[in-house]
Amino acid sequence: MKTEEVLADLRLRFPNEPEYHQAVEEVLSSIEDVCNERPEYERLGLIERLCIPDRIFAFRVSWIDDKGRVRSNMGYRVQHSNAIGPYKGGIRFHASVNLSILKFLAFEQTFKNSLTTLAMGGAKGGSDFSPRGKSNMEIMRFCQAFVAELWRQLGADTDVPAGDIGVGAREVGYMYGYYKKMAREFTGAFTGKGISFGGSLMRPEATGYGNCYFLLNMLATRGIDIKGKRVAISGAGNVANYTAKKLLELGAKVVSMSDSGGSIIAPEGLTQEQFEYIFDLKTYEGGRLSEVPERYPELQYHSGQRPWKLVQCDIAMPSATQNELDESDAEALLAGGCFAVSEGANMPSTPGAVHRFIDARILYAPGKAANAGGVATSGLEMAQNSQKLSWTAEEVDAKLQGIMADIHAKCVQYGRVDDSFVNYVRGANIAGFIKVADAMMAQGVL
Ligand code: NDP
Ligand code: 2IT
Repeated sequence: MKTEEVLADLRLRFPNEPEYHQAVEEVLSSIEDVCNERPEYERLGLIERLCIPDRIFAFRVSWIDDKGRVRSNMGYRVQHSNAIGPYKGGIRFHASVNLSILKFLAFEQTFKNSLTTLAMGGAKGGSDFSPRGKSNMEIMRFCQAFVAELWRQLGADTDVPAGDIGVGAREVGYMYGYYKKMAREFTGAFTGKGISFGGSLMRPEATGYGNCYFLLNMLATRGIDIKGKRVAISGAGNVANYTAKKLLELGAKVVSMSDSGGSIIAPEGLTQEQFEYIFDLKTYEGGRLSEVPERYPELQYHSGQRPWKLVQCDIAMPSATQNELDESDAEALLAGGCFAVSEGANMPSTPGAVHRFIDARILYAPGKAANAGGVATSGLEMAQNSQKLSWTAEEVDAKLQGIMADIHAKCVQYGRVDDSFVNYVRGANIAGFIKVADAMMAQGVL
């Protein structure tokens, strides 16, 4: 089948999975030319095999809440591809989780992991369990019930989960603890672990910092200095917070952050003190951004709104969730003079928004390139675990910077359109694809 036939076939066979179709369509439209040059791909059904996950586990997770009631959620793990390394990718706990979302994330992860230059396949898992408002003990019991179902499918050389939305160090700790008890071995079967039991320094920071490093590489191609630039961020979780932290360190102005309730706008940029307050509120206290103006009345809170139309910015770094920046947001950003978008979240821009950015020839980095620093540092955690040693924060940070520069260089190599424009979407998709496709060709029909 040709690429457009594969897509049509997937839509028919897997209806009602819009996010999965969206992610596949974006990649297939970039690699069409490469596929046309290699007719053997079609003969061997390579594209179809690359788009459909190797396997999917779906299971019920029953657990007991603090009132003694039995609650049931769905749990999933999508093992997309292990062509170039063990399955690898995060776990998401959020009420919106369904198979379409996890299939899109596992598909994206396969190309992202390929781009990191490390040996990792692609996977994603999660549950429609929402950690919000749950006690520590409820979260622990849920994590244990989730891993009780999944642990046989995991392992340091088999499938290595990590965090994502709703899953941070606490949840990884509970899941890894239970995995270790069931498997009776202490290996790097999860990443994002605590430092005292095999976690890597810099893993919490890595996605946000990595996105900033990617942005710096992009800006350098046009000779632009980050100092004083106005950056709109969405989200106020792991990725958004460490993006903001690094940006402040680099002398940029963070003019917005958001959570699922609304956006905080700082027309002159957040001060270090205001940022630290937000960081602690969202990271340790389970707080809402709606509480921020009580402490800092000069910051505006806009309930139920995303930041993109609320404040002028030079650079946008969407870092909350998929499809959170649509075509009208893109138009507003461009009209305000935004010249760079670097995605911390996975697929935060809708296809219409992506077209706008590319048509306007701004610096636009898709998540699979810009946010790859998180999983790359997970790969570094796996390397440290298997050597049974740990590197300093400086060593990990230097490797992260090197990896982001390499990913940027690959995007430029495969995505250069002319002297003044690089299509980073095309570059990332082709570079990620070639390595996985070569491995699949060499390994026979599996
Ligand atoms: P967190 O759970 O730490 O934070 C998520 C943030 O986004 C929160 O502020 C949350 O708001 C907000 N958010 C989540 N879902 C929605 C929604 N449906 N609508 C509006 N706001 C929402 O997750 P991360 O920071 O880890 O992940 C953010 C994004 O980055 C995701 O797309 C993830 O896939 C991606 N990513 C994460 C990596 C990692 O290492 N953690 C690596 C690469 C990509 P609230 O506080 O109200 O819940
Ligand atoms: O989307 C992602 O890359 C992640 N959530 C991180 C995955 C990982 O295995 O570190």
